[in-house]
Amino acid sequence: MTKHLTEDQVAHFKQHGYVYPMRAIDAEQAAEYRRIIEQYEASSGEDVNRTLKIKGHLALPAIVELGRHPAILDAVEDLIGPDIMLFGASIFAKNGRDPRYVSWHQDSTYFGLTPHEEVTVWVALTPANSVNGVLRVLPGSHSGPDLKHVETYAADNMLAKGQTLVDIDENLAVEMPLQPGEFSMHHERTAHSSLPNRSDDRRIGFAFFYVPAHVKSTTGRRRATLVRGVDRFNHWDPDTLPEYDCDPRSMSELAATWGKYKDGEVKQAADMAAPQ
Ligand SMILES: O=C(O)CCC(=O)C(=O)O
Repeated sequence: MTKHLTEDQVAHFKQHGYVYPMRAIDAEQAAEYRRIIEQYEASSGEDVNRTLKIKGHLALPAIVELGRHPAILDAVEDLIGPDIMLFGASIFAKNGRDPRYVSWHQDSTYFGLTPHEEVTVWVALTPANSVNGVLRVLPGSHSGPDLKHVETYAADNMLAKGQTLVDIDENLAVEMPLQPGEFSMHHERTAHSSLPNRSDDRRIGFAFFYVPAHVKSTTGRRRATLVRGVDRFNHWDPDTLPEYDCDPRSMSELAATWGKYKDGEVKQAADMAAPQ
């Protein structure tokens, strides 16, 4: 018996590595989350794409709450079971007429997790469609291995290292259009990307990264938050969750984790395995 997904959606995810659309919140609530993020941007003066990354939920209690939303956790439980850790979250906010894009990549190559059972939930806070740079996936790519990425550091690439899979057949790409408040899910090995925003308004999504509690970090002990069930494994230290917006204790954890990631300490799995 599933909790949020249909049996067909579970089967679709297992076969193709993605599923959409599911609903978490209504359009008004999505607009309220957008307002909270835009207020944070205005008060911090920062591009959220440069700050609310990897552990972006640690900046704002409202984002932790979204990552704990029962409809989302029910769908995650349908895929990975009842004991669920949230180990990260990243915003992807494209402005109107924004040339920035996300190149084809697999999250698994950089997440440093074993076994490969992570599921990403991408929550739309605005519409996401063909015009404004919707998230696209390559069906079935999750059943292959971690692939070597070329790190381009391209200026308009929204990924920290501009990491890119080469020789992708664009004709095989499937778009996952969403209305505000809906979400999609993809497996950490599913190759995904998005194009620039050709519309006048912003396209904003928050991606939440979930693992079953038995999944371990391959890069030493790290932090995560048990969001449902029981942690019988103790593979993760607890995140420092924000008690209020921009709580300095959680902000420093966010900054340290994102810093390690973007400044090159986090390597792709292929490089870590290679002789030094
Ligand atoms: O939102 C996008 O355009 C890309 C999202 C992404 O790369 C992710 O959710 O892992």
